[in-house]
Amino acid sequence: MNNRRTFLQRVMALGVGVFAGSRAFAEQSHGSSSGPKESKRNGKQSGPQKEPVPVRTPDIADLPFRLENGVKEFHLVAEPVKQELLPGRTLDLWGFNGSAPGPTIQVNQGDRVRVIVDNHLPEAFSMHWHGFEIPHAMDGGPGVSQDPINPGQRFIYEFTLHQEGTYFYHSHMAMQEMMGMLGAFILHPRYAWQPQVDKDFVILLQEYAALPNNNIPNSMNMEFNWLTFNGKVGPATTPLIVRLGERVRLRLINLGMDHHPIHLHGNTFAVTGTEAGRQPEAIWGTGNTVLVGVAQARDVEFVANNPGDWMLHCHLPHHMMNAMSSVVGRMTRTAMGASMGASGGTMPAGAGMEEGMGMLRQGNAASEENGPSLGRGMGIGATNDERTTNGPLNTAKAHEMMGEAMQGMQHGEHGGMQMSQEISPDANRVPGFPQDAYMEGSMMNMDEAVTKPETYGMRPGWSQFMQGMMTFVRVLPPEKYDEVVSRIQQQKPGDKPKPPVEHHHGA
Ligand SMILES: [Cu+2]
Repeated sequence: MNNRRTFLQRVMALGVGVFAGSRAFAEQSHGSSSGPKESKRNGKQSGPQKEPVPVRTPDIADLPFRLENGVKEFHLVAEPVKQELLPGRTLDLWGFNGSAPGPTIQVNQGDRVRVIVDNHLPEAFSMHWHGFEIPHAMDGGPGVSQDPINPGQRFIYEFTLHQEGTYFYHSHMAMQEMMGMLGAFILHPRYAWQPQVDKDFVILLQEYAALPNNNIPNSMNMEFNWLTFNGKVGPATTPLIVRLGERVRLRLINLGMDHHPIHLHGNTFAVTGTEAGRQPEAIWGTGNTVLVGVAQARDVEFVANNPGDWMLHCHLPHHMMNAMSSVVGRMTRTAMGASMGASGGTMPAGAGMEEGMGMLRQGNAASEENGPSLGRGMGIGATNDERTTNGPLNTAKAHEMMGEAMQGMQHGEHGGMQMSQEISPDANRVPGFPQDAYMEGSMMNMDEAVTKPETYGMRPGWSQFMQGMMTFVRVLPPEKYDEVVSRIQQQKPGDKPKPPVEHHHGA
């Protein structure tokens, strides 16, 4: 069932020209029998009265609807879900219809919409439609506009939507939001905004704090170590595929505890919309980084006239990492100092649980000895020479570990799992080392583990530096674009599919 769901999600969310839900969204209002077509325009042509293209939410499905006497009827089920962030890391979250974030809803301005909401959670919740100007009774404010929906119960929301823009739905119980209960709700204008875009993508930003070996995020913890785009972390995020010259819209939606400055390489965009819809062109600001605050949405648009696989990512350094946390221990830095004694280290850390909890047996936390590791996971359970799964203890050990790790990994045609980073022989003498050297997260080439049609033709080793809120906008020349799109349509994997790689877990 999981496979089928995954397949359907991929087809619906990613397949070019296969948009059951999206096609239907246009049918009623515009009487189109063929639905939106794959546009070949280059973005400069701007015929009036054109249908908007459907949005795509990479890695997330569209929610289909059925037409009931002119009302578009959707069905959302709030439920526990297993969300795979990247191969080997799946979290137990709460979401809708099998995923967190939940499926994307697309309707037209002016539509009458009914959403049947079932609660399959073990506790009450209430659904809020963020920014909708609808009757108070439909607002989903628990205790204010309605009683919460109790476990096993159903609430039917119905409203007419006169707005247009990038909206979202979410549980109005705060901690449930942090368990993943969010989804995009796109209100298409009757006619496409000008200039019309050829590609329109949705990216939802979420964050979780999950201890190693624990799949349940701690929603009380504000130190988030899993930062997601559409429920995936780099390098498992699916790249956005664009043909050179197309006009592109990205709709960024944030509901979490942090604000995210989302940065696009190689292109300059205009900020054309907020969580309240389209903005007047006179106030479009240009930029390459847009701050998406909590509970906000930002639409940005650009003409993709610069070919390349361009990174798109949150620019907060800690949001470009996986499994990064100071409270979970076993980090690269954890036992580094202590084990570096022989090689001239000056940062003895790596103490026991008591010290990690701030109960030092000697000295103080801000002392010269302990200071550098303060807030960096002071050795929960670490011992001087114990190997850890995500960090070397010294340079010699690091090389030894890498050697072992590489033995267990496959060497593909393009370099398999090898590292492309090196460290200098006297690295330990440099205060502050290591920072980005060696597997702060995984920092390993896992191209093959995350290969998919959308990654076809990427530079070998691309996955090494992709973590957290990172993906690509791939601006492809026509020939390459056609090849990738054809692979997406055929669901062909990327470079030479291989069996899953065995993960090395250290000793
Ligand atoms: Cu961020």
